[in-house]
Amino acid sequence: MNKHTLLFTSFALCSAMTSCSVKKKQEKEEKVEKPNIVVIYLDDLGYGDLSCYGADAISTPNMDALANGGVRFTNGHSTSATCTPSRYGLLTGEYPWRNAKAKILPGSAPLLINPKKMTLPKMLKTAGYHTGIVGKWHLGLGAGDLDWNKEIKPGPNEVGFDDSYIMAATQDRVPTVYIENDHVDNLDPNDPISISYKHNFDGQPTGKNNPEMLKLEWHHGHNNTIVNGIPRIGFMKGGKAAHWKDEEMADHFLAKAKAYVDNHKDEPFFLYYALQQPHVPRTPSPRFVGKSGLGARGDVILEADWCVGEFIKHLKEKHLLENTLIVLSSDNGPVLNDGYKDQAVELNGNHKATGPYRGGKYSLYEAGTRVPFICYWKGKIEPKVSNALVCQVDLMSSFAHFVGSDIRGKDSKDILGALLGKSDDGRKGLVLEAFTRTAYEEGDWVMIPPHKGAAINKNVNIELGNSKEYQLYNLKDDIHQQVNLATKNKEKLDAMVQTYNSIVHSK
Ligand code: NG6
Ligand code: CA
Repeated sequence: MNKHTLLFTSFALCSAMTSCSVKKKQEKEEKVEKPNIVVIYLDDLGYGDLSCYGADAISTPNMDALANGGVRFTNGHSTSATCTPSRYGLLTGEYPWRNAKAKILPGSAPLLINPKKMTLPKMLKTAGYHTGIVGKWHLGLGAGDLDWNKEIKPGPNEVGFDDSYIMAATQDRVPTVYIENDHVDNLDPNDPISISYKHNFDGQPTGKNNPEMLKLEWHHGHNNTIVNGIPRIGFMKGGKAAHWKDEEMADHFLAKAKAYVDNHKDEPFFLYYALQQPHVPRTPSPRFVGKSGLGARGDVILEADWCVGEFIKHLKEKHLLENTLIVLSSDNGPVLNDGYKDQAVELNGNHKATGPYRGGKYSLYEAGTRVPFICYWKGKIEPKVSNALVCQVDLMSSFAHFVGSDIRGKDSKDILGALLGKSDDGRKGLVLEAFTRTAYEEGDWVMIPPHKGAAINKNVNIELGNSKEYQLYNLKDDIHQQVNLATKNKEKLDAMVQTYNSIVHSK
């Protein structure tokens, strides 16, 4: 190399380095404009399950810290009183009852979200975000007749997640394995997985036929294939090495959520961290067994609270907390006995998982969808309690506004001001959903049209909200929905029915 070349090379190197550091600086600046977004989503956590929402039988300091340092919504809703439709609404920005297939799905169901559809994570990708999901999916996988031993597609990766580490459906449904992107984690090819929701596989024990093998007894449903001594919904054979360990699930998802943060901390990221608690089967790590005094349901709430605390601590350690907007909520209201004899009812004492509200999971009454709803951004949000009506379906348009995207969800209102605590304006009204039945809420009023079906689900002991008559309640004077004003206040009823019809029948 002569002197000339050397000079040139070092000049080129130097200018490359300068442009490199300029680029780095630009990226840094860009990052400041694009804070990370994390949605922490619990499963069946009730309005009254957190101490910051009034629970006194248990204490949830980590979720309370987010509530007390951010906006704690008192009128925050999921889009449905059950999981699949709720998650559909959250991720698509569309009311789930618009899609007739958005019902609680079996573990073998095909993907519910059309891969062509705009979604919350897809929208964030267009704005330069890396997107990830860790935890419960329950929105179907594959295109029908899925072979679990091959590529599991389409799934979360086809509807907007760059990275996914999920359980397919629920902890009480097969397959009881984790899925990383499009393959079963830790699958032994010599022990292939078969799944059926129709028939058992030859010689496989079931909860129904082999009670002697159970460490947790079933109460209703949940009497098919036994995995880890727990009878599940659905039949499964094989995949033994890949079976999850129920008591380690919380730690496992937490580790994956932290790893996602570590892998993407240098770019704007969106993480959907969907915890499995306190859904059944409730299987706390031994560290939490007996800690709540309320039995397994209370114990897994404490475990979930710990997970949230550890996750926040991790963001802090990585110097990301000031640059991350966090929303914490639940997919539907609470249930005590959801199919296993885990003493959730017997040990509940005076704890009111529903808070002051009527109903619970599966119900059109208020406790079906009114859930904890917290928005936290360290140093950016002035702590407050907000009574604005907000719904998870609104996250899509609100986050779009947040990241400067023009994309909006069909039923998703931009409530960014309320989320950031800058405004008290939420949405005007909200269509509530439970088992494809709908109702309408606006201001202090709730109108439930006549619906067929039982008034109460006796298995879970929850009133569903069904009646042959119209129901109209004023929550301000009657928080527990005891006094039906439909006849007395015909004018209000008619107005509510008219608005409801205009939304429900709009295309
Ligand atoms: C119900 C299950 C219930 C729970 C629920 C889904 C029975 C009798 N009950 O069908 O235990 O799994 O589905 O919950 O099988 S959700 O939170 O995912 O919507
Ligand atoms: Ca749920």
